[in-house]
Amino acid sequence: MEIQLWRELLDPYSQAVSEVELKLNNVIREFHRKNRYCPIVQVSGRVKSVSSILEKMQRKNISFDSLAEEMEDIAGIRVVCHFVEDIDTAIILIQNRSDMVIRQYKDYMTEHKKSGYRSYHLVVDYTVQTLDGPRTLPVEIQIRTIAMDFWATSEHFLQYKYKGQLPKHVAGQLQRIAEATEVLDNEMMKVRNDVMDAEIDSQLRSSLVSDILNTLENLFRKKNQREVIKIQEEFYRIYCMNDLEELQHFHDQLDLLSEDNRTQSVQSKDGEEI
Ligand code: 0O2
Repeated sequence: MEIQLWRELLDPYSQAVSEVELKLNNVIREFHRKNRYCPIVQVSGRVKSVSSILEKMQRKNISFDSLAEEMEDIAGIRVVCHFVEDIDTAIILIQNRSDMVIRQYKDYMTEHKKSGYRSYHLVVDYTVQTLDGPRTLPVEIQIRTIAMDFWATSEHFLQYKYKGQLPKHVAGQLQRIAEATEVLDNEMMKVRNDVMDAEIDSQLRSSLVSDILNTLENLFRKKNQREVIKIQEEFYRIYCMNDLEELQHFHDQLDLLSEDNRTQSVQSKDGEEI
């Protein structure tokens, strides 16, 4: 196939990857904005390389004409989660979307691949808008834990290094590491609730701090600056106490003060009571 034709073929896949990646990253942002525990740690995407497409076409006897129907992982998204249970939540999040229709579930967690590979794959139909009209394409979403991802990435490099012919001892090592990552994932599940609470606290703390600093900055412009410096010192004192309830209380008090200040400036501008 000519270079130009490859580009034409792969362009809509590349668009699908960018859009799905952006949308799933927005899901992460929304969780953070709402101070909720986010089941997804990281999202990344790639369009399958031409050499990998050619290799798979040869291995699975796929022709150019049937490429679009038969190769479902040209557009690929990787969703990495903290914990095994988060994978289920990530699947539900995708199931509930109207812009991604799941056409296939591949559970390599219950049934590992022979290599030791564990992951959950979804193939979704995703529609991109192109100059020639809408095109619905398959996008493979691989969902896995950090431990599973570490294993898969390392194994992928080793496959590359040994040109797909892993020496027996390396394959054996990888099997043992795969078993160890499963033990790690199971152990990690036992601390999931604590980690979830800590993540929510840490997000809340950082959003309170950023709100407080914004309010202080606004007050600094409008109010007696010496007074604001005093409030800022009080903020540092409370911040160092490392007590979320105190910080929340300070935040709410500061909000009231800022609201008062805003009302006063509106009053003095209009010269009348409101
Ligand atoms: P790349 O570089 O990601 O494009 P196949 O597994 O390809 O024979 P199938 O049924 O289409 O056939 O595969 P599936 O289930 O959709 O999975 C394909 C992708 O899953 C692979 O893409 C890998 O990304 C990942 N994968 C599957 N098995 C393994 C494995 O044993 N080790 C690792 N590291 N990854 C795996 P490609 O085509 O390999 O490569």
